[in-house]
Amino acid sequence: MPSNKFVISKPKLSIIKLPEQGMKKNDFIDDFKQYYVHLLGRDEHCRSPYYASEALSQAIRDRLMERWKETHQHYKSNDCRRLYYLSMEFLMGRSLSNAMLNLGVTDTVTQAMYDLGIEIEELISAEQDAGLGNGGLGRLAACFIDSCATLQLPVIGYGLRYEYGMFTQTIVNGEQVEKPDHWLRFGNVWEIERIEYSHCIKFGGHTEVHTDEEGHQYSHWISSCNVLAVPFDTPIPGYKNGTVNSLRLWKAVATEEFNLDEFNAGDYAEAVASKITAENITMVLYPNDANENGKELRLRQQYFLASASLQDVVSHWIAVHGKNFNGFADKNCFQLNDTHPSIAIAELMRLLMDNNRLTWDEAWAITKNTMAYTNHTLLPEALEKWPVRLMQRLLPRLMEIIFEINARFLAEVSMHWPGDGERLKRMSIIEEGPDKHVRMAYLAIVGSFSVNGVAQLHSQLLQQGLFKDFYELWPHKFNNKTNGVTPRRWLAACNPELASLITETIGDHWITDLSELKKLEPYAEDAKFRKRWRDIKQVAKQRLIDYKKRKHPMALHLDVNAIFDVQVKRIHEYKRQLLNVLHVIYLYNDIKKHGAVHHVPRCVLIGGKAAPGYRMAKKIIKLINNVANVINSDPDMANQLALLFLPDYRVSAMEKICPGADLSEQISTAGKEASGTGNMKLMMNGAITIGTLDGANIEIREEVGDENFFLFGLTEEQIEERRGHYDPLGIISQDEDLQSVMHLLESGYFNQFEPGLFDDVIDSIKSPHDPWMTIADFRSYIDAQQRVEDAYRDQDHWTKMSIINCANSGKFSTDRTINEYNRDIWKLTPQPVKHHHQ
Ligand code: 26W
Repeated sequence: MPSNKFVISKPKLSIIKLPEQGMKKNDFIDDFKQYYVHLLGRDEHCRSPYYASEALSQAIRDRLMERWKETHQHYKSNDCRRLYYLSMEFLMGRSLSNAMLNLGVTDTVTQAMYDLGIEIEELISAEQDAGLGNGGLGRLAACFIDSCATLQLPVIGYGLRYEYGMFTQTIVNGEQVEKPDHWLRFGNVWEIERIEYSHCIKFGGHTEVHTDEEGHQYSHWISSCNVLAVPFDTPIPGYKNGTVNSLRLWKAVATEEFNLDEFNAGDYAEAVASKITAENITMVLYPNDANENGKELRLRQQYFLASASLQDVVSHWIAVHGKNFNGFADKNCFQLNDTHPSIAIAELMRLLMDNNRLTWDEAWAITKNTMAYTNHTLLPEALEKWPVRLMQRLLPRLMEIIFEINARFLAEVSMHWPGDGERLKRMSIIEEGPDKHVRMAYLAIVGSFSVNGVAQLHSQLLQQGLFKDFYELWPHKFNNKTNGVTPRRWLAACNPELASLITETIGDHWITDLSELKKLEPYAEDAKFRKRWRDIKQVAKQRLIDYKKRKHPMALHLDVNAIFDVQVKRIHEYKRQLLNVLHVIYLYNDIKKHGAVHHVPRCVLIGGKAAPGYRMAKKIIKLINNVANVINSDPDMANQLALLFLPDYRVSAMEKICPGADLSEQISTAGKEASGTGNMKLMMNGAITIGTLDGANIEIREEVGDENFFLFGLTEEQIEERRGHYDPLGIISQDEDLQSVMHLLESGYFNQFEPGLFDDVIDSIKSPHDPWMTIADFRSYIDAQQRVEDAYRDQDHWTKMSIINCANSGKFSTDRTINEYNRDIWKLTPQPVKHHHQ
């Protein structure tokens, strides 16, 4: 392995100084040709957009390199306080168009490619999504690091370099079929391997206590199996500011030492097999969102991320400051993206005590002053609990440390509430019982100085519900940070026509200060402006149709004049795609019975992946497709109603969908969606929300005003009050429309050749124990959808609402979110870096 110590003799260093890269059209043309011919070995006979995309990406990457190096040098020489964002997921999507936008070269490069006879969009679309995440949590991490670079904050993202990202979803006979996503198969121009910064990660073995010369005791973790963590860095450019931060993803590689014993013993096959065990760690992203599955490999992944990242930071500290850890907590801060990396709390204790001889108290003071934890869900099934037995076997030293953390914590609790045994049991990090478990959320709270939720309601529910006991003990730790999305990707890059109109109208400061959009509001009263706004939406809708037509057999049922009614997100019962389907069936039935007179033409678009093991979610996909088949092939529905399931929903799909959306479906059971972020992307692009009082919907409605939001459904309080005496059958018997809908479903109208197929779906919503209370909100939802249609009939009125929604989306920029994280938690000083081109 090359070490990071080899030095090129000083005088020759000057050879490495390169001339500044040109930013003119011809500079891009020249570099593009160079890479296309010399690096990739292609010529004019090769017409695959893939290699052209590759060549252009190389040319763009070159321009990031100098800025990247300078940013890195600047942070190093200033020795500034830094934040490390630890996340099992970074859902980055594509990089090329984002890099061009942030470098400020989009127009120049578009022109350069045009001169070569190449449509830039073709090159952009040829790039694979980096799908290293499931949904909201992973995409939030990606939006966050974009904003950190734009705000010039010294932040590094730490994650895992999965060989296989989120599966590709195909639909066969209406059902989801998963295909592995081997996204790295053709290489990845955006990453740089830095093998010289590898770290060794231990698994298994046991611990021994040693006593040093001064009589101090310390633990030794021995006979472990070791795996090498090799970093791959991706540049994260800020918006036109010369800053380029890093996303560092770890790859698991077998160590040479690892195989040596078995190899020497002649167990060749075992040696090779154990190499595979080691390299399995970063093989695949777990495709579960909101469902903890307790697999050993997942725990290995979590520890691998935590240990590699912490060793990286600690070894850098030692290189600069030696083994004196005074001031470590002043210079370093870790944000834990949910509990997934929260084993980092015990790991930092281990590194400080066992490797660097700090006392428990010294190590604990540092740990609890450097760790901050973000919670992303209230769903009990998503709360991580690891069996103590598994942890003892896989991470013996860490389990000892967690027991010690818990013992000291419980002593503190009993000082606070003497004699309250029930409370001790409730709050213990270890859940007692025949099978003891570690409650990772509690470990995260105990080991952190900050605990935050991701929208006002969510943070409030954490304090009053899930984490009530902890809030009573440490109210000062708890805070809210309402989510956001990056306006660079989610408006400037994905909707260039709307972005131009906005810039022409109010200037371009909105790109880095989204509150500027407020200046659009008066233009809602300007008929000419409205016309342009509407035309842009129509063009985006047409583009979405054309895009879908390429692959989707039913796309011909789409019509630009219909309401584009969009629900795209993971498929989950709490998100209530079923409620959406009930409304579609209601419309179908109503149009069948009374003709289309009461209704406005509507295209309902639903997209999202189901966790492969989540049977009910998969059944919901099948139901959507079956209902779509019936509706789209019924001539009575022509130009009135269409339903489409959009396969393989992912970041790059959303970039095409959100500019063309009229209506944004945010219809989760109140109290269940922590925040939502798709709601923000759609709003920013001028869609109007139909939604419950859940997650960030509440704040969206606050920003746009009641009259620009279609509200329906029970509140979180009403939902909780209703539990125990919820009576869906009673509700059905009182509502004729709902009866008709249920009748169609139950009579097998949508599964004529597949009898009984949807019985479990039907039973779930008819059950008095349905946790999502879908039926309870049916009437109120149908009424709200009628208000949607009435509003859409008046196109001028609708356009006003659309403009007002966009104009008031400023709060939902991750720039605002990150500024709040920084003000309240991270306390970093922005680091402007000078670069000639900016
Ligand atoms: C251990 C299995 C597992 C995997 C993922 C449990 C939980 C998760 C995540 C918490 C799921 C997730 O992505 N949550 C979403 O986070 C978004 C960003 O904060 C929020 O906007 C969504 O409301 C929330 O569901």
